[in-house]
Order: sequence, then C-alpha cells, then structure tokens
Amino acid sequence: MGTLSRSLFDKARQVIPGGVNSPVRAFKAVGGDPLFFARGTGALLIDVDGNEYVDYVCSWGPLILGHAHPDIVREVQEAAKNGTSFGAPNPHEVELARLVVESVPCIEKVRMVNSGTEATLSVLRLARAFTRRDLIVKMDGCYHGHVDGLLVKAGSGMATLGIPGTPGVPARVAEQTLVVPYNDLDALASLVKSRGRDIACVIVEPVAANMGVVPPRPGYLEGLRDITAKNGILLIFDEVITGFRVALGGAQELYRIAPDLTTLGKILGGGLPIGAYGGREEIMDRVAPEGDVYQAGTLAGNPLAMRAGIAMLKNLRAPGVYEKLERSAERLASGLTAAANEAGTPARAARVGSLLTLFFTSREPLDWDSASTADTRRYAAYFRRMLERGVYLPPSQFEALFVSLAHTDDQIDKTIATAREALKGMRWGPEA
Ligand code: KE4
Repeated sequence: MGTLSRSLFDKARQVIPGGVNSPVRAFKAVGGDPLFFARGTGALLIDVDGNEYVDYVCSWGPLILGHAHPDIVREVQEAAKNGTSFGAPNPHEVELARLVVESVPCIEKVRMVNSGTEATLSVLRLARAFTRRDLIVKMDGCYHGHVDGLLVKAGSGMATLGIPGTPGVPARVAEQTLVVPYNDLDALASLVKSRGRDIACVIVEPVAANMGVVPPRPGYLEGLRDITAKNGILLIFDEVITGFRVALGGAQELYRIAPDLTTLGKILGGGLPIGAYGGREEIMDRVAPEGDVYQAGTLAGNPLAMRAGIAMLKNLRAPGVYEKLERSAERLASGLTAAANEAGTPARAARVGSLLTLFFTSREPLDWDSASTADTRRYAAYFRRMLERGVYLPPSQFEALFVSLAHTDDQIDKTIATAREALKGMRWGPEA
C-alpha cells in the first residue's frame, strides 16, 4: 500500500467511521487497509500513489461502460453548467423514465430516487399499502440495501463482516420479515401456506449477487411468480445489480419472468447517485401525489444523474453490447477456473452475463448455506496477491466481480495470467 493512501486512511479514520463511507470498502474481510483512488479511466483505476489496477469492482456495478466514459462525462459537464439541481421537474427526467419503461418489461411507470436502498425502502411501503398486508419475505443471503426490515440475514457487507442482524432494528420490525433460503421453492410454499394471507411481497435478487453470484436454479423464478400470483402476494425483483447488467431489460428480460415491481439503481445513474422503482401502473399510481403512498426526495430526478443515465442507456441499446460482455466475462471466468484448477485449489466460477464470482469451495453455491462454505481466508490471500500484481477484485468473497465493455481481451488475459501466478504461489493447507 502506498504512503499517501495510508496517510489518507489514518486521517479518514479520525473523521469517518472506519475511515470509509461504506463498510464493504474497508478491506476488513481481506486484510490490509483500503486504497484511496485518484481517478479511473476505462477498465483502469489509479490510486493516489500512482499505482494502476485493472478494476473489476466498477464501483460495485454502475460502470458497465468503464470509468470516465466520454459520453457520461460530457453529459454531466454540460448539465452542471446549467445548474446542478432545480427541485422542480426537468425534461431529462421524462426522457430517462421513458427509456426505463421501454427497456424494463414489467415497468409501466417509474419513480426516481437517489439510491438502491431508497428504491427498496419505497417499494416495500408501496407493496404493503397496495396489498394491505404487513409481512415481507426475503431470501437468506440476499441484500437489498440498509433498510431496517431488510437487514435480516442479509448478504453483501453484512455477510462479509459476519453481522447476522444489526442493532437499532426493533424486534417488532425484524419480526415482520420472514426469511427463506434462496433457490428453495418448497420452503417458500410452506411459509405461504401458513402465513400467506399476511404476506405483502416477496423481494428477491433474481440473480443473487450479494453472497457471491448465485444463479437462480432452472424453474426457480417461475416458481416464485406462480406461488406469489396464486396468493395475492406481490413479486418484487430487486434489479439494482442485474438491471441493465445481465440484459438491457435485466433478469426479467433474460429469464422472461414479469415481477409486479422492480427496483433499479447503479448502472441507471452511470456512476451518479440514483435509484428507481417501477412496475404496473395500477400499483405505481398509488404513489403520491397520484395516490396516497408517500415517498419523496430533494434530489430525486436531478439533471446530472438523469443526463448520465440517458447517455448510459443509449450506449447500452447499441447492437452487440451484451454479446461482447458475455464473451469477455466467459473468457475471464473460464480462465480463472483453469488457473485455480492448475493450482490444485478447490474453486469454481459462478457467472450470469458479466457478473461472476470465483468461489473457493468445491460445493456448488446454490444458496447462502452452500455459498458460505467458501474459504474466505483463501479468498483474502488470493485478493491480496492479485492486488499486489495490479488487479483490483471485490474485497470480499461474497460480492460479485463486474466486467465492463472497457475491459479488453489483453487486460482479461493478463488478469488470468496474474491469477495463475498468484494461485500457484499459495499454500493450500489449513493455514492458507
Ligand atoms: P445502494 O443503496 O447501495 O445504492 O443500493 C443498495 C442495494 C440494493 N439492492 C441490491 C441487490 C444491491 O446489491 C445493493 C447494494 N449493493 C452493494 C454491493 N453489493 C453496494 C456496495 C456498498 O454497499 O458499498
């Protein structure tokens, strides 16, 4: 770690809890101190000490075009010259909403907010109001932002830090969240049999990406749709990660399943703060001021994020985009798997589109129980050895690796060669 990064971290910890503005950035699960970055360009990140890395975090998903894409930068610069926020409608909100409605199959109307958490927070309130029921169902290991009722057996930073639940969430709130294993339709069916009358919604990551990437089993999403539809329960796809990532229309396009509501974020803002929720018009028209379900936000629909999002979606609508992402990610996943096998370590890559995870386990990750068998100490050692060699991976076994359109074959091949070297040199005994 460079000297400037280290001194910045020392200063940061004096004024910011843990020295970071989001826990998973803190390197707690992989050891060492977080790097501070000066800039990104294409698939590269450059830290404050001038060290260059091939970046596979991509700001946790938003940067599917790579860092500092010229169209995004231009739109943000132009927008800023006209003022950064009006607190009043602007034409770009309408254009981006139109693009979302055209792109995401289940969305007939959409409301912009400023983060994925705000989107899931809002959609739960809407689902409860629409169904007049209070209980919500989530899957063990899925993460949907730091909403009180969703920080129950959550993935992402909570899985990374080993936090089963979080203080500050009253028991009576947590009790209204029911949890079943991901990829387990029988568990959901039996829960619905006993408590279905009181369940407002099931919220799910259609491709789980916060316990590492865990794809839905064949028939799983269809089963969720069937069980919820038959019991008056709203099905919510949390596509904050998968939206515009695994297909332009997200997982609901890829798997051809129409949820009732969808949450979005990340890519939609091109790297600026954003979230959104949308779905069938009859449900969305319950949102104030059209309806009586209140949700609001000072900077919602701000012109900078809107114009960045428009530039983003226009780029993603170009022909061949998702085929290129598929080729790049498959190249990387198969190369990393081969490198792990050559090194004699039990590891397997799980991938959907340009989302992937190299799990250090011989078990197939199907849910949190199986994903959590991954050897986090081995992952930490792998992470550090890759970082030393100029490859920036997600600092947690339970996060997704993101491939962008900016990653070249040469950068991917170098990453694979680096992994071969890093894994070869690692002892695989219990003291890894
Ligand atoms: P934000 O509030 O962080 O914008 O979005 C919350 C959220 C909602 N739904 C899903 C499926 C998500 O993955 C997220 C946030 N993802 C994490 C990384 N897995 C964000 C990184 C972080 O917390 O720093």
